[in-house]
Amino acid sequence: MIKTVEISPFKDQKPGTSGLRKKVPVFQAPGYTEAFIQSIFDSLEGFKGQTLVVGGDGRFYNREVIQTVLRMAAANGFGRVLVGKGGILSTPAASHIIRKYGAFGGLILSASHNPGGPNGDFGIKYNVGNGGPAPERITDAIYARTQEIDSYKIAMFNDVDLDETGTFDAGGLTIEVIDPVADYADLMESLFDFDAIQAMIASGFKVTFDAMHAVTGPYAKEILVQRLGVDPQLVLNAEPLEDFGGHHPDPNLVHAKTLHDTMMGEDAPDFGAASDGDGDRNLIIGKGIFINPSDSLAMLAANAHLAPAYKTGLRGIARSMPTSAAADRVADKLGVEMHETPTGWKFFGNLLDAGRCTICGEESAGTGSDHVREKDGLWAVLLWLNILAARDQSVKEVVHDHWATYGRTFYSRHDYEGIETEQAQGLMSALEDKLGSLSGTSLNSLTVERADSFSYHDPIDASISSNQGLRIFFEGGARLVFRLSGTGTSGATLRVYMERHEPDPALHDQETQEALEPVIAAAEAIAEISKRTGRDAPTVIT
Ligand code: VG1
Ligand code: CO
Repeated sequence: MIKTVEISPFKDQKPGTSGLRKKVPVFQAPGYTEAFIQSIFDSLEGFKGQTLVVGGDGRFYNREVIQTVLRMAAANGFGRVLVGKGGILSTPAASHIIRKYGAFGGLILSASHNPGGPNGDFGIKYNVGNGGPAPERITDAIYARTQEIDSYKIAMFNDVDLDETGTFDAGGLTIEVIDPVADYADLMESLFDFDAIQAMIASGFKVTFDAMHAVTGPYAKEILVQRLGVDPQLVLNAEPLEDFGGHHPDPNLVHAKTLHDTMMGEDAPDFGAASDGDGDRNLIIGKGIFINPSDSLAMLAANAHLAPAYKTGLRGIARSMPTSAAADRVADKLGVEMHETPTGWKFFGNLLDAGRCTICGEESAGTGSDHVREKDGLWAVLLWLNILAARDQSVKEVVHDHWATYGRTFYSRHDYEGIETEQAQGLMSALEDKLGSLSGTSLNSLTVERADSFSYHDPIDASISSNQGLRIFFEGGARLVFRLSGTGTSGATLRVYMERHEPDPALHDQETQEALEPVIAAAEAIAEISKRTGRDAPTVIT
């Protein structure tokens, strides 16, 4: 039986950088979740009888929304739904499942690195048939639909048991509950030299991985422990919890501080890593050395040919605009294309589909390749391990060698979280007004070369995305970027990105914040951050 339920539109359902993210109680309001899901379905064409993939990061409210998706998919005419056992699919695994089984698309239920629980965050994102996040053309259509939707369709059947794999029929819909790990683990094994990694680990190379009580625990157990021989004691927080144990599943130096401290300690393992709520981010720390994500992208790109899947080389590299130019130097040396896109993985899809790049990355700890259409935390971990095994070197040696070859790009991001929306917008618009008159002005030791608001012209579909961040370039190559986060659920978050290239190896061991001191001072002078936000320091420094 199919019911049509009348509703009024919810005006705040505008997808952000990565889907719609709101507090759990907002999604729990009667009709709210249904209105958004129906708006997604209403914006798509040709899915009758087709396959939909659904899974999430296991956070609070995941199971309820999965049941709702199943009922609405049946009512709207999908033929089959593939759902991860327990309602679980990491974001990269969902992307792989969509591709592998030729699904029409997928719904990923996650608020990624945002905290979970009854008062935490929840999120819904739609991915298209290539396995990647819906492009702006579709997210814009979804938003437009949310503004006028007046009803949703739902089939009336009992909850489906998600805890056993198997196939069911409900309301004319075939529901397959699948193992969330197996296909993904096989994919990883097909890309990397598992024998070499296993041999390195068997010879005493110690790997630790912090799953942060998020989705990657089961994946790490299967891949790292079962298939590669990592000591299970060193796979930490591997039980997914609905509230991530009360922590933020955000693998940065604040929320993964314990791992960082371990890796800086005397008896540190050789390699440490962590992933986020939905498994698409990675944090990489070698014994005694943290690798910033922009550098990690450059180092992975420079060495990818050492892994079987990439042995014929890269077709190109892509990075989000705020990511440092370290990868550009690698592309230059390899003689391959380099692309600069707005923040958010959805902008890489066209380039990957067109074969214009093989590896992509973002400064926010996201790296991935053309094996799926999402960033992929464990993939980055495994590529690092494959490279270390092939080079038979420590992380520190690989890093220092990279800096000696390309120079070091000092890089940092300062986040001012939870500031008032008006203050944040005021700061950005005042800065935008100033951009035209900045070039030639000097701030202490730095002189502005040019400044602009970043617009992306997609080379594949010719679409244009404007207002993607304010950029200030200094003579000598230093750069400052300002943008507002599109993933938060309360107030605004200002992100300030700073970088400076240092060719001189004698100066590569400086502390990052010290090395960036002139750029940090310029950010304050140009944008009046403390005056406008009332904050004298960032909430998070990466
Ligand atoms: C942040 C990151 C961005 C990333 C996005 C989703 O967006 O900066 O690089 O793609 O999160 O990542 P924003 O708009 O808050 O800066 V995840 O792991 O939340 O899916
Ligand atoms: Co994520």
